[in-house]
Amino acid sequence: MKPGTATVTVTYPDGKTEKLTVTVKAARGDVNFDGDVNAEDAAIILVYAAEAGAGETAVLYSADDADAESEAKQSADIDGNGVIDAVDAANLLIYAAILVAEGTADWADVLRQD
Ligand SMILES: [Ca+2]
Ligand SMILES: [Ca+2]
Repeated sequence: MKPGTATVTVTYPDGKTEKLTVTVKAARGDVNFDGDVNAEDAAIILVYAAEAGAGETAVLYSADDADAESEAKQSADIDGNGVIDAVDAANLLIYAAILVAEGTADWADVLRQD
């Protein structure tokens, strides 16, 4: 699911309505917002890091959607150090490998292995 904010109107049995604002944040590591954390996301991070490192304009998700790009950057900075680089991609691949092997994975465990 693509991150963002949506307004939902709930109608109760008595006819009263209530508007609720729902905000969906990007999951850590799901850089392309497809619901999975896998090698595709790591590849996006590596391309981004290479372009940024070369001084080019680097885009993770969309150059035209600033909110989505901001969410993508948050989800790509796996270790939360403010820099999106190959270390984030490596941690993401470790997480994805554990996820495939064990069916579940914990970012805290992955980041403790540094
Ligand atoms: Ca993904
Ligand atoms: Ca980082």
